[in-house]
Amino acid sequence: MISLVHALAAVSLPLVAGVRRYRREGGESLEGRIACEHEKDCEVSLWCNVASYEDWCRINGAAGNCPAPYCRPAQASTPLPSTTTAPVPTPSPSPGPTSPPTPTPVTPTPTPVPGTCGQKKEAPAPWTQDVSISIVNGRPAPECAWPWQVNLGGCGGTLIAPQWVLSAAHCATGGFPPRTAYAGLHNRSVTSQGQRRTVIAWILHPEVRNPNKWSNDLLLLKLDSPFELNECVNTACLPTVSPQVGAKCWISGWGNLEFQQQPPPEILQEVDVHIKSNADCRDAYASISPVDETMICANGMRDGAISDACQGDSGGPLVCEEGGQWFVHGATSWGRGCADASYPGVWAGVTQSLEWIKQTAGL
Ligand code: 4AZ
Repeated sequence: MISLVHALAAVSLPLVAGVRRYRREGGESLEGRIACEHEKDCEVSLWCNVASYEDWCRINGAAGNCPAPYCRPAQASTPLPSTTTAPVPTPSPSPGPTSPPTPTPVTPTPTPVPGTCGQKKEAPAPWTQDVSISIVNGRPAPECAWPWQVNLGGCGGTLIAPQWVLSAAHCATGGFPPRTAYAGLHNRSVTSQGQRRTVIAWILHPEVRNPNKWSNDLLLLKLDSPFELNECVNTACLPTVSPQVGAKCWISGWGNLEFQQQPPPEILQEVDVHIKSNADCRDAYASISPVDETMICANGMRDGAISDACQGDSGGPLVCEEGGQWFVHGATSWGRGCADASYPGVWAGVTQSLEWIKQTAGL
């Protein structure tokens, strides 16, 4: 998949209607024809064995669109179909082998399609007064609320592809690289509820700890086999742009409820945080550790108290919703203490390292 996409010099364009579009560099426009074939890699596409997608992908290509994960740009030598004016269809949620997907026009509204990134069961509930204090100053998440949340035992991670987890580099460099990844957990001790995979590769960001101690604190984990995606296990989308200062985003994890307070919670916790400017964050940490452009700072405020990630949340997701889809913008990284009003939490930024992530995971 990596080499194929790169051989074609395909450019991944922003998600439209829940599908990723590909355009060939310097060649045809989006409306032009693309050699687009059915994705046969079952690690990438849940629809790898559904024959009805073969024609459908060719028709999409003719319309200038090659929607992953169902289709992929084909080898340049693949003959293009003769059709020139086919409409761009939206994938059907559950195609059957005998009934090809019905072509419908693309609309700007993302369509929830099982197996596509960034879809979750329901929006986070509004806050009420009677919630317990957790993550720091958050609350227990409903079951299946954050389907990309991965438990690495002492660290968190974000599922970005069925076989790839994004986490923090310091989760692997501290002496105990994670060996097992669970998805679909609510109570971290009830592992029978989730899916378990073995980590087969730990890939540190090539610029980890450069130029500063906590720069590029990112890790990619390859799993022995893909997770099965369902309502409680799904990938988060990769963003194309960084979140705006002030944007409301969400964090989740099984980390401490207070700095250095053990034991950590059994149930996954959630809280909303707001993105801080890097300039403000740099000032806050001026006497402690440099904050640079590879990092994103954030914290929240609820009932007059600060919300933040804490020890054990490391590597876990900072996600922001955009147009009905959730995008992972950070991996929980560091901070002074937890929920200290003077020191926001710091996440390793995703947008800054998008090319490394996509190339490494073959996305
Ligand atoms: C940690 O030690 C850690 N308040 C993670 C996040 C924060 C602090 C510490 C942010 O893993």
